[in-house]
This record gives sequence, structure tokens and C-alpha cells, in this order.
Amino acid sequence: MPSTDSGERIYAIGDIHGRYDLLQLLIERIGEHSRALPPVRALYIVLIGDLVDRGPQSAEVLAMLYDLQRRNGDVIVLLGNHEEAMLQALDGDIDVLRRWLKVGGDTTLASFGVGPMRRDQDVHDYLALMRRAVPKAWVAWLRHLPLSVRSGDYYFVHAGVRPGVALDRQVRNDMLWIRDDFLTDERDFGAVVVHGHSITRDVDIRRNRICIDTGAYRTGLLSAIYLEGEKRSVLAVSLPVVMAAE
Ligand SMILES: [Mn+2]
Repeated sequence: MPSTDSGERIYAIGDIHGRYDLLQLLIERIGEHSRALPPVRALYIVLIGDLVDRGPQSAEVLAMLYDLQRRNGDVIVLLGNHEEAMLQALDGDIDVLRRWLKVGGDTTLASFGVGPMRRDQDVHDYLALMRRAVPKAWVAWLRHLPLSVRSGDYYFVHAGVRPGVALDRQVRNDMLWIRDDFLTDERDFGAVVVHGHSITRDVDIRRNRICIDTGAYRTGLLSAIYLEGEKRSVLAVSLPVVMAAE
């Protein structure tokens, strides 16, 4: 059986995508779960990335995690491809900005009080509105989020890894975006890869990887996996699906 580093209790939470309500519930559930266990040397909560976009409350999700991880170093937030797109859009990459707005960036901006871009609006004026709406401290924090973290036989990353490449040689683009080449590969990757990015109905536990993205924004189901030594179990919370206002 794979194992975490000794004395480490880890809860890894899947893609949140603006579902602040589910994140709050799951953090409460994790607290109850952990309090019922014997004391442990170290407890970590790992967020697997894709905090923002699609669901209605991205600003609230960022506020909560920014505060939590400032007060408590045991919260580890990994970068997802949606945070990457948001950062590149804020940096002024207009092509990425236009693409990002179509994959849920519009709802993220709405949660910051920025309405849709008007047809007659200059894209640079719109960019200026965006930059004013998103707190600078949050942007700086997002910019420095790590891509991966490891404990014992487990390796945590947003999308996955390139099969056949050592874990310490993985490249950013694969770690944030890879799908089929990773998902269909049954080889040992050098550790059990815990990832999100590709939605499955339930937490999908395989020999070489564990997918924890249960599509919260469209299923109303947010999942986490608990890992401690050789122990593991799934925690999940669900609420009705909330579509962002158009
Ligand atoms: Mn993703």
C-alpha cells in the first residue's frame, strides 16, 4: 500500500470552481473528521487547483483560501489551469482574456462586480476594470502558487503528469493541462498521482493515480480524499447545482 510521509495527515480537495458553499461545507466536514482521529504531527489541506471560474462565487473562494493559508501554513493551494488563464488575462494577454471569458472567466469577474464586456467596449478599458476589481494581494498570491507537492508515495498536481518523464522533470504545461495521455496510461508514474482537472462521477482510485474532481460546479458534488500513512478514505459534500446568473 502507498503511504504518506509518517506523521502526516492530508486532506486533498478537488476542483472547486466557484462553489464557495460546498467549500465551506467540506472544510467543516474535514474538521469533524480530523477531530475524531488521534492527534497527528502534521495536518495539511491540499487544494488541487481550479478554485475559480464557472461556479458563482469565485471571489469568495479566493478570499477564504487567501485568509486560511495566511493564518495557517498547513493549507497548500496548488495552481490550476483556470488560475493560470486568469493571471495571463490580468497580465494583458488579450487572446487568453477572450478565451478565458468563454470558459468561466465571465462568472469569476461577475463575482468581483465586473459585468460582461460590451460589444462596443475597448478591450483595454475592460482590462483596466478587471485589474481594479481583483485585489493586488490576491493576484500576487496566485502568481506564487506551487504546481505540485509530495508526501511519501503521493504526488499532488492539478491535471497530471507526462508518462515516462520523471516527476522532478515534469513541465508546467503538462502539470496544468494534460488529459488523455496521462489518464489512459496504466504505468507507475513514480508515485501515486492525486489530481483533478478531468471530471469523474466519484473519486476514482486507481493503482497509479487518484482523481478527485467530481465536477462540483455542474454536479453539486465536491470531494476530498483523506490520506494518513496507509489509510485513506473519501469525504464528499453535495448541494443542489447553482448556475451563475447570466
Ligand atoms: Mn483544470
